[in-house]
Amino acid sequence: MMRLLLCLFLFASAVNAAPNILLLIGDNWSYEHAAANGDKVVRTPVFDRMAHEGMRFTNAFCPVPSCSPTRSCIVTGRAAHQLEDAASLWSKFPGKFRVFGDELRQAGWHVGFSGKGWAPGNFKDFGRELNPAGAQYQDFAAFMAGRKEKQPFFFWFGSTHTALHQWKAGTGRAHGIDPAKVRVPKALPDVPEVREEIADYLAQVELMDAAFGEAIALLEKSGELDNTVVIHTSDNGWQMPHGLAHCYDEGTRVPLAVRWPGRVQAGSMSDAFVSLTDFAPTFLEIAGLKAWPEMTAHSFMDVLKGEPPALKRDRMFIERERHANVRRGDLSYPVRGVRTAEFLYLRNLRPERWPAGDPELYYAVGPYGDIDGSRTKLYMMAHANDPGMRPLFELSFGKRPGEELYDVKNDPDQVVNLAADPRYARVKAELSSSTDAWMRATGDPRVDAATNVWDSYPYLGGMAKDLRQTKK
Ligand SMILES: [Ca+2]
Repeated sequence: MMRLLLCLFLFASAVNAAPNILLLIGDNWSYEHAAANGDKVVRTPVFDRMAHEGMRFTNAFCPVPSCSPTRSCIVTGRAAHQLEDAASLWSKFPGKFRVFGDELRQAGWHVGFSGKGWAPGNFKDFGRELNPAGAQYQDFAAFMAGRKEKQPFFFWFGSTHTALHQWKAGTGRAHGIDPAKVRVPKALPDVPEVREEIADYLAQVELMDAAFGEAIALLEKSGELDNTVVIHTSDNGWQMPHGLAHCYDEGTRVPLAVRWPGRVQAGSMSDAFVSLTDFAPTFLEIAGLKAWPEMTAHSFMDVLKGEPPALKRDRMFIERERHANVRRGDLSYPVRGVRTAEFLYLRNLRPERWPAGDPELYYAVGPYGDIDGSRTKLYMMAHANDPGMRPLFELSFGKRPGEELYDVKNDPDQVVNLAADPRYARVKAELSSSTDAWMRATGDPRVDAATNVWDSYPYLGGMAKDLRQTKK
């Protein structure tokens, strides 16, 4: 009898000891821009610590290189193409889709976010009271003040430090970052203007790292750090041409480190392919809850625990629909593809459309609005016809063929399209059929090649202006 009571007591203790979860999520912060990931210039002691005391991932990707679509996948654990409007930027989040935060709350967890949660878009008028990321708080301290004693918590700390509107000219140098030492990806012109802007962005990465460090310090002070799973990552890549909204690594590959003492081996590294979509089933499993049948994602708890993976994690599917309102008729630019350790395959489903937006539609700072208004973009547009610039300009701003294939080992910046090279025909065929199989298995409406369903979902952000009418 005593033994039975002891067992029950131990079982109850284990239940009470459910760890907390802290998600540190940057905004438009690319994989390579962390010291632990090999960047020689930027200083990211907090990310490096999470990697050193936890597991660092080299193949973590966002499912869609666009803010709210990726965030829709994170909260639901489902492929973007299953989420109707929520697969596009600045759309509605249909209330019928379940989100993991609601289930945690129902299980007694304290759930909230600060900064950027699920955004940008509208959930309030479509069946949800709370942001899909949880209840909004001023900051982590305010959230913790509202927690009941011993209540497990999930907190989403959404930084916007690295978003383009924060990149101020000169902050890189002010932070001691030497523009001469930054790496310029091959898709961008290697000129002082671009180097200066990269340095300014890296300064923002350092500020984000420090802000996340304050949350870690708060947990340490309260004695909760070691009972908290810390996930340190970003929602998608940086806002340079060839980055955000485009399916190359600069837009899709993200930093990821997970610290969980006692479960995740300190200083470990994994090359398993993990999608941010996998967070939802993983968080449910951490909480002792089951993944839902509609989820297309899979928990990566096995990888975290260093167990043989239950799932072959050797590829990541990437997709996009409409990003900003930058094509006449508010048209999407649909892409489906797959990234493996060796190749990136992309299928542009409407190659007759402009991937970066119509040249005559003005959005935010000018045409080609699916490239955000960095100084680098403006430089490239102003020098589009300079010798040497045209090929780079075409890579980011020009139309693209129906298929793209990149050898990511020999061409990590993905600037040489091998899709038409007969030597790669077999590789391309395998990746193409893998993409088809994924689309069919997950009920992608794009399996019907004629569908244009995403062109009809309303865009809720600022509308593009027709340059021919405004003469702007
Ligand atoms: Ca983002």
